[in-house]
Amino acid sequence: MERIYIGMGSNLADPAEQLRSAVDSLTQLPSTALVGVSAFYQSDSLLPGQPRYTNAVAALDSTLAPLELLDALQSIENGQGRERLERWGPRTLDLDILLFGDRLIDEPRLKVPHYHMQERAFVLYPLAELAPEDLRLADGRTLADLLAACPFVGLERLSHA
Ligand code: A4P
Ligand code: MG
Repeated sequence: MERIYIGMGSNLADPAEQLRSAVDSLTQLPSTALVGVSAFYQSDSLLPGQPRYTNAVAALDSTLAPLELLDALQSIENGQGRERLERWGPRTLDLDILLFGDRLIDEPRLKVPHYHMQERAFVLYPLAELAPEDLRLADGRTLADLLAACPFVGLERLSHA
C-alpha cells in the first residue's frame, strides 16, 4: 500500500462540479482508498487568455501499479469529456500523479514527481492540507521548504466542496 497524491484541475464546464465528480470516481478505483481531499482553490491560468482554474489535491492509498493508476486516471479524464486538442489547452479535467510513495518514476508515459509541482502554489498549498510538512521530495527538499519558497499569491481558497 502506498500513499499517492493526485493533483486535480479544471477550467471548463463548471470546474468545481468537475472536481467533485472526479473525487466520486476516485472512490470507485479498485484496490484503492480515498484518504482525503483538500479544499478547492482558484487561480489564473499559467497561460494567458484561458479561463481561471479550480485546483485541488486528493490523497489515495493504493496497491495499484503506477501505470495502472495512470490508465485509470486517464479514463476518468476521458469520461468527463476531456479533449486533448493541444497540450496545455483548457480542459474539463486534468488528473496528475504528483507523488507515488517515495518513488522516482521516469518512464515515457509517466514522470513522478510531477514536473514543476515544486513551484506551483495551486499544487503545494492544497497538498499541504493533506501531507505532513516534513514530507521529503526526491531532491531532498521538504514540503515546508517548498512552501517557504512559494508565496501564496494569486490563489483563492474556496470553502470545502
Ligand atoms: N504524464 C507524465 N507524467 C505524468 C504524471 N505524473 N501524471 C503524461 C499524469 N500524467 C503524466 O498529459 C500529457 C501526458 O503526460 C499524459 O499522456 C501522461 O502520459 P495531459 O494531461 O494529457 O496534458 P496536459 O495536462 O496538457 O499536460 P500537463 O503537463 O499535465 O500540463 P500541466 O503542467 O498540468 O499544465 N494554471 C492553473 N492555475 N492551474 C492548473 O492546473 N494547468 C495547466 C496545465 C496550465 N495552467 C494551469 C494549470
Ligand atoms: Mg495533465
